[in-house]
Amino acid sequence: MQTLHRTDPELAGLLDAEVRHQDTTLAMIASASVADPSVLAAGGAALSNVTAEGYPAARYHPGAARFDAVERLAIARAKDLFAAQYANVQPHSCSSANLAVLSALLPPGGTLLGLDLDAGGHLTHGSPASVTGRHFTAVHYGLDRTGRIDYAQVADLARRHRPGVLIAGASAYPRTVDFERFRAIADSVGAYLLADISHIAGLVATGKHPSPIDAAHITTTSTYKQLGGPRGGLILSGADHRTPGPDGRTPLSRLMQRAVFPQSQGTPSPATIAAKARAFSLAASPQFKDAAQLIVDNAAALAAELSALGYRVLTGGTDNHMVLLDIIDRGLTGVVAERALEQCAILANRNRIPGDTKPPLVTSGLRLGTNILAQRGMGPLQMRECAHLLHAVVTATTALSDTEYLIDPAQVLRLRAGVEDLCARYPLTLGGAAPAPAHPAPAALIGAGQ
Ligand code: DSN
Repeated sequence: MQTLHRTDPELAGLLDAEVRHQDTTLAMIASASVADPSVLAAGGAALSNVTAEGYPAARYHPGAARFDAVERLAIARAKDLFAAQYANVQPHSCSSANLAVLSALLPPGGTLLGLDLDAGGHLTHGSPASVTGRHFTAVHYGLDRTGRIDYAQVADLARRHRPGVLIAGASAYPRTVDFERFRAIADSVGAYLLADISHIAGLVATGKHPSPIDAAHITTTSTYKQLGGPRGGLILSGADHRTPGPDGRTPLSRLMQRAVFPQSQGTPSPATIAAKARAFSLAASPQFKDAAQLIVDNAAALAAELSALGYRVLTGGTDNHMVLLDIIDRGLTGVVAERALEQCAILANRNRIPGDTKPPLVTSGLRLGTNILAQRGMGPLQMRECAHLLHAVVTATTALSDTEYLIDPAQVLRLRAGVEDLCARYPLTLGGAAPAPAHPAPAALIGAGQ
């Protein structure tokens, strides 16, 4: 960082500004966590200069002995952390991991069954906007009247469509996923079960959510959402790692190796793999387990306080880190709420909710997560403060249309000061920390319409 400051002050200044921003902002992005400075350091190591396709001791380039040791360490730590028999640490993201897994288990045009995007699923679970929905035949299940996964519908669709792969996983689902039930359905039609635990990987690793490692044939996750790791993905397998793939012969673990390299990726990212190794070690610590408990306790407290303030919390609460709000119920679209909150230094993102009539860039919902609040050391008491700050922003905001709104600048200043005060009491441990100046004053009258 010192070299960067000396040689490229413009870029260094932008990076410093981000550090200050993160330290003074109440981030409730459900798909984010903060990486320890040691994870960032590993991710910026000179190991990044190594080009070496292939796997440890089977590279297509010389000079990779140190990288081999790092990758073996990352694999061993990933297996330990999740009690898995097989790990592939090379995927550049969980989207890449999912694409690799689906390509290995399905022929072109083969059928997958996953949670609908509007019900909280993920793009890579067969959305028409994703290559997974274009190259495969995607069928989607949804939620029941309580907002929980409709397992009877999953079983019915599986019987009717005979998918090759059943996907259990979500990006906006606040309740426990019953992986055993998914496996029973997959077995009943001879499908492979893929569990995507990107959002709940930290809870799974610490036993705060049931593990899919032995229930699913294959488990995928991103390494940054709840694991405090670098941007990247991970493929795991447990009891089924030797189960034959669709050809009836090749073990799933060997299929996965090929599916990542050479079938869907080239050179791995060595320093990112080093950062994954560091993050897996930290995620195995007692401190991480305590933080995972706090994440769950905080989400329950946040949901309860917002319910008490009159918000419609989807499913009536939460079992994990996530709280989903019907924000149109309070007269704001998701995008207006998101923008007004951001002006007041609170980050939470718009999200479509079941039966949503607004398009994806507008939405009727708001998704909150407690990963970073817990990493700051905030507990259930502080969740009351967070809920009241959010409520104050919503109350101060008047919608003019689906995307435009008014908010009194004096209120913005007051609310930002409240957020900064809370953040200052619970500072983040960030790499490259710089002193935090006050936020600049907002523009006179704020209307958003970007
Ligand atoms: N999948 C997106 C989300 O849930 O926010 C980004 O990782």
